[in-house]
Amino acid sequence: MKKFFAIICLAGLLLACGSKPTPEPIKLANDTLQNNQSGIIAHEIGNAPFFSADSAFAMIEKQVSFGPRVPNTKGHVACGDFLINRLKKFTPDVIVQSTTVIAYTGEALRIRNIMAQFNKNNTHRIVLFAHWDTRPFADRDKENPKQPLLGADDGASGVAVLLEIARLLHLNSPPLGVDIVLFDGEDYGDAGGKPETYCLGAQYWSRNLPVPGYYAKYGILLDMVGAANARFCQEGWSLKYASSVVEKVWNMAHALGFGNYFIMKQIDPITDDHYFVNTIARIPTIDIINFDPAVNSVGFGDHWHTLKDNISIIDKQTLHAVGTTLMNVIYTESSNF
Ligand code: AHN
Ligand code: ZN
Repeated sequence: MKKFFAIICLAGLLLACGSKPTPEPIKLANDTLQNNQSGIIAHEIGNAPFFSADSAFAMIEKQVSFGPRVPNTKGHVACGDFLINRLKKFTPDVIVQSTTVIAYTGEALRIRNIMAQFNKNNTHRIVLFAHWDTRPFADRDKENPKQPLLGADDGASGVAVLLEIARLLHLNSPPLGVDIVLFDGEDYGDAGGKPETYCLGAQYWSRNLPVPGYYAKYGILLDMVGAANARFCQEGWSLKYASSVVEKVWNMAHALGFGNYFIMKQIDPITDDHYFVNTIARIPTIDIINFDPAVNSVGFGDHWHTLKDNISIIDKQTLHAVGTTLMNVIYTESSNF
């Protein structure tokens, strides 16, 4: 006993003298993500599996590695194949809806909407949307308005958040049915023209639901959810068709300490995929979209539809805020609302 005590004292003395340098704390790859800007440990408030912004970021990098994902190009087909295979890792219930739509230019676009179902037999469901195609030209870019853009934010960010959620839904069965739908043909629209020239995949899906009698209690669309200092305001169509969902999501984000991203401010309607889901499929759906009229003359970030929409504008903190909010919304739903 005495001997043991002596050893303990000796060990204590050695430590106190600092004969060995104290080891540096291990730095986790995502340790900067443990705290949001309010200093609240976000993921400990809710009870959801931890959303990895590192994984989501890697999924943006992967999509961007295919180059622009413009319908009828090789990069588009290759990225679509990747997304289908990735989702098939997490659920056997992946439905690919292939069709041809006519763009405002008269071009016939071969597109694929990709749907992944989790707990497919549960009648209580929610659905999450993003678009995976990218705009064929950077028409807001002063130098190169005809070149295609990489769409790290406009396209890839929403998809990446949903791919990370798919991974987590597979690891930890959610309390209700969840569907993930990746729309194609969203951004091949006429900038000065009719809004219906956009969202061709969402329009087709809403008119031709790939699951007979499909219904979800509500939907959430993610569009441009990756840029640094993104500002998600409460958008007009979301408020008109699904105000209680806006309230639920923004309140959750604020409770988690993400009030600097989810702004309690109402903005005019934006015709995006959710407009067609609301009016054609009649699933009450909101849009989480980086738009604030206060930031510049267009309201979208300065990188919007320019060649600046590449990986350098993506911030993991934004992905963390959006992903963590969605995970907590999903895992706090009851199984029989
Ligand atoms: C319009 O510009 C009509 N709607 C915005 C939809 C959009 C474009 N989302 C991403 N890119
Ligand atoms: Zn766009």
